[in-house]
Amino acid sequence: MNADFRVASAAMRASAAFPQLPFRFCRRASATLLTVALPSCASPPPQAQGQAPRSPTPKATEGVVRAETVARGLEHPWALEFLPDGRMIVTERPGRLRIVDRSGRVSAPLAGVPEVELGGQGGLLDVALDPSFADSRLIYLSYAEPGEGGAGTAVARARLGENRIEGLEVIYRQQPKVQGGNHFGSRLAFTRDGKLFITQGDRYSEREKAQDLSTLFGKVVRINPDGSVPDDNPFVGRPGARPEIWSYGHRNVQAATIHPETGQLWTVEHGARGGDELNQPEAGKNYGWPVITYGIDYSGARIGEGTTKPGMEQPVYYWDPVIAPSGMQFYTGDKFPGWKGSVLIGSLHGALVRLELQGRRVVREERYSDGELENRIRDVKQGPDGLVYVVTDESNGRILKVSPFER
Ligand SMILES: [Ca+2]
Repeated sequence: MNADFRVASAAMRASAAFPQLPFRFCRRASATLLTVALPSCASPPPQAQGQAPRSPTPKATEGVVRAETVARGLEHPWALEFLPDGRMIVTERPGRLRIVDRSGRVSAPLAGVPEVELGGQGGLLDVALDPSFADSRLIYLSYAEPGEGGAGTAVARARLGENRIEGLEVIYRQQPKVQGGNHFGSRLAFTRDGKLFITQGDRYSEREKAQDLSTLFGKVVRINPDGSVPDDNPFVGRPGARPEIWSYGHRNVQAATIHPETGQLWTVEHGARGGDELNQPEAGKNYGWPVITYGIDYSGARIGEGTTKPGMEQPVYYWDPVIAPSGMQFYTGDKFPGWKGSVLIGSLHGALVRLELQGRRVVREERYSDGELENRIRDVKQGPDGLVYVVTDESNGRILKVSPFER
């Protein structure tokens, strides 16, 4: 047995015996017992003053989940939602919307989907159901919309019919449109009181404007389902600021969900090289990009001024190296009893990531890459059966059902 293995074993025993203890104990225990750093502890290491906790980059945990294919033949599926009847509605990035029934049969594309700008990261992106879907049949789509100047993130709503969507109306546009195929975001999340959050990106070329409140680049926005602006948005009435803005200083946000207990918005955004962030965006706050970030440019160049600055928010947690996050949801089911309250995140680097939280503090991270989970995970949803469903972002993309591993 080599030293590393003994360290890991001791730490795993400690962590199994005291699963609720934060990393500080884990770290101290390893230092006391073994006087070496602990490479495999899955809880966050302590951080420097004022800095956010960094992911310990755990290796994949095996033997916890198993993944099975429930549908295949989807071209770059981007988002998945469960309909009240148990079927799934799925977007494909090239611009198709399909229904997948409970046996995994994939429908023909639904008619009536808006034209999308396909290229780079652009195309048909998220889908969300109206809170009143059972009566209204309203769905919301986010997508890269072509137009004068290039393309921009847009959101439309329509009624879901039998083989088509009907009465499409565009309720939101990120303006102005610009050239390029990067950083469209986007995810849609309805609050308990029926407001719609739209997460976006900085469109890459416009990153400095993530700090500019007169533009919609690099912003999370909050609107009413008809596209109007809620009176209580933080910048309503401020001269020179767009009233749709909820929070700003974001790079590219492709994961967003509402906390099931607090009702607050949580997001995960893509950083540059290093610097993916878990955030809990609050009204009117500045999340720093590109002034503060834990990432550096792909060229190796520094970005901005550092990692902290007064008046700018720290992430709840960050990843360096990155996980390339897309899709997230808090787990509330009964099938994985140890997961209740955890947030599940898709990783385009080939994993389902689970963060265990105490309040808004991450106390443990696990990653699962068993079987097909080693592919690009683009979206994550808890099913009505309490199991977890993900889509793989590939030319022959799949829907995977994730169940507890049974020996
Ligand atoms: Ca930030």
